[in-house]
Amino acid sequence: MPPRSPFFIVPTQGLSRRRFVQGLAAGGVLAGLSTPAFKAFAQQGSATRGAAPVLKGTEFDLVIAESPVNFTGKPGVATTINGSLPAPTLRWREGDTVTIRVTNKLREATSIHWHGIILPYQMDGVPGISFNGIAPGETFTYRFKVQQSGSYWYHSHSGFQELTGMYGAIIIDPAGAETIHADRDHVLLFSDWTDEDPMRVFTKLKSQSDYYNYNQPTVFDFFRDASREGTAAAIDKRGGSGCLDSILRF
Ligand SMILES: [Cu+2]
Repeated sequence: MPPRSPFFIVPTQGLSRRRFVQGLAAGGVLAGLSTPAFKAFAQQGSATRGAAPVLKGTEFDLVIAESPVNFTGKPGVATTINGSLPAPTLRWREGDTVTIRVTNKLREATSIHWHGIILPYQMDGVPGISFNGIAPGETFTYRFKVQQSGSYWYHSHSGFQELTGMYGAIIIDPAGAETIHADRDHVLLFSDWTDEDPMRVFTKLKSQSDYYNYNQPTVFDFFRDASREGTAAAIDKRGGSGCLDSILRF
């Protein structure tokens, strides 16, 4: 348990802040570069270390597997799609029918939830609604018409696979002309990585929801806020949001 005094900065689980930032800068891992999965997506998109590959079109093959990663100096195992963390960015076009074949190379069931996407419930990807998930060794084919445009994301809806890396962006171009003109657009996907066992993370958050709230004010912040806004407001500010909460979606 981290200390509960109002004045402290929680150490990042034995990780110096610098090390933590280094880990993030190294993020965007392409693991298992010689696997058939890598070859499959190398043909379809541009695979660059440090950025998720972009897959475009109407037919997609996604292979879910475990890949070794090392973000922090400590080797770990991530759940990756086509050997990539984050998962490949999928680029669709409004009005197209997309076919996505998802192959499970894990030792447990998996699933993909297409977050915020309007589709028939059979394609929603949440186990227990229309299917029991994709069993190890199985391929499930998702097929649906894209009825919207914008920026979305997709992620595993099984176990702790999302927390260990199984998430990616979806960008849907509008059916007509692009309404916003830009020279380039960039996809920013924010996430974080923990070397901790996701089950332990979940258990800790269940017992104390602000366990990972590193963003506590320091004693200097507190006195600065107290002199500007009053002591009550400064104390109130301590209730920030924990970064891991944002990727723990159930
Ligand atoms: Cu979702």
